[in-house]
Amino acid sequence: MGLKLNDDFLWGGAIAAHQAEGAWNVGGKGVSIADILTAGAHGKPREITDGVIEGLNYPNHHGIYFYDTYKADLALMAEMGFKAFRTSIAWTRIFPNGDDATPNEEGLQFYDDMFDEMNRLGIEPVITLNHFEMPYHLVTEYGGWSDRRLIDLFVKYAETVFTRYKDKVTYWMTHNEISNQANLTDETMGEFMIWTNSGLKFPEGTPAEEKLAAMVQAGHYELVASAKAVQIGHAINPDFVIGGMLNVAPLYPASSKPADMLAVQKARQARDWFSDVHVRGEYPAEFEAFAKRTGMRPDITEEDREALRAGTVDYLAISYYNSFVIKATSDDDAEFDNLHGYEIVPNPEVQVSDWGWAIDPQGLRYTLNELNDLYPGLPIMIVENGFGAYDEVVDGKVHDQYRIDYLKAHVAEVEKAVVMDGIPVIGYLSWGPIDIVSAGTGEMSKRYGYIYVDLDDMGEGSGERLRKDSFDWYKQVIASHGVDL
Ligand code: P53
Repeated sequence: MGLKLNDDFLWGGAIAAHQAEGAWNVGGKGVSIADILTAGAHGKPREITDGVIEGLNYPNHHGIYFYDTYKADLALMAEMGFKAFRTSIAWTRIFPNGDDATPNEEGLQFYDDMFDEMNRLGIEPVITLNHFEMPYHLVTEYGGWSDRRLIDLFVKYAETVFTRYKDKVTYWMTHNEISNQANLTDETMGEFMIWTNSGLKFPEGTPAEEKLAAMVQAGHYELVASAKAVQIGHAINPDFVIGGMLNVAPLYPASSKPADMLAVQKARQARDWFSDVHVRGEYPAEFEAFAKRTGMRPDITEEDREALRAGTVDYLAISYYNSFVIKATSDDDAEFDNLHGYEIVPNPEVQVSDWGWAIDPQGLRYTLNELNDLYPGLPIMIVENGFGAYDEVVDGKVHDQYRIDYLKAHVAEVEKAVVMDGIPVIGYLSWGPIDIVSAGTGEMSKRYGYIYVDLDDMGEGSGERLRKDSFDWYKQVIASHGVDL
């Protein structure tokens, strides 16, 4: 038995345009930074190619053909009782190059139709402006978010879609998982994260300090762009609810050694400045001190600071998948900063998915409490959570009890956070309610869906949709307001 949530709780699911739509060069769409990512696998990073190279496998080119199938797919979401559905607008459908003088009408019309369809079905659209899919042209011509001009180009895009959809969409978020790039030195995922957040790719052998400085600068421009978009959005429609979006993961100390605990705190601070700026409109003291001490003082103007203060977010959108354990690698805490002094180690207390992601439902309740401690009373929407797993179809059925187990345990913790801890969580959108292309690996076989899609890692298959066992489970959870887990 779960704890009952209010009628207005936003139950639903979330995807991103580049992982689902396909039609990468249809309807006037330009090439995005996702369109030049090849397929990888667990432990094998996706390759970032110089443009589209013939003969390579680019899974985002086809996605799950959602561009053509969204009506039938949304009907299945409605069948589960979805109250909300999150997707992104593909920036390159609106401004194919990012710096075009006028928007692409065919792209605007596509989302008009999609949002109409959601509203017709009684499903609240929750829309991400920038989900790892900026125009590739902005990378080749501007150097991605290392260029201050990206602020105005993003704001123009935001203003265009805010204006166009002001009567169709209420819930927005700016940059997906903006703080992922803080992990830019991670061996397998670091390159992916700074690419997808900022469109930055470093030549081999670039010193970590140099990468970090570039990330800090790009992150600042993204935060200013977000803050300006928030202000403009509110001017266009005061009812807009506009959020910042972060991946959150609890960090646990490897032991009760004080150095481990301090290392946890430093590792947190290396990421938390993004949410502090989103929510409070100011850089935290330790970021300022870090930038000064390391000489990484980025280009931050007084006008930027003013924009940050004036453009704080209405809510936090979060993704939650896993937790990590931090171990100090030095006893000299003077060495603890974004690049030094600690490492991530396995957690012997939890199990992991086939992709090595720690399964930690209690960590979700912990994280929600931690966020509410940091930003008391700020509404939180869980806009991603889920279990990437291999599925097997037997006689047209997928018995995905492992996925139900994962989701059930996580939803139960969300309900405790709301009912027992009083945290203002306003929605739970599970990731990939229909199977889509994995962002991290490009695989189709890393599946999150309640709905199975018959496509493999090479993009082969009928594309047929099947309801998995988890489909009925989620339907019953929503219908019972979370009681019938
Ligand atoms: P996949 C890690 C790695 C890549 C993307 O991930 C990530 C994360 C989690 O922080 O972020 C989100 O598909 C992202 C989605 C993505 C989802 O996690 O690699 O916002 O686009 O699909 C799940 O299993």
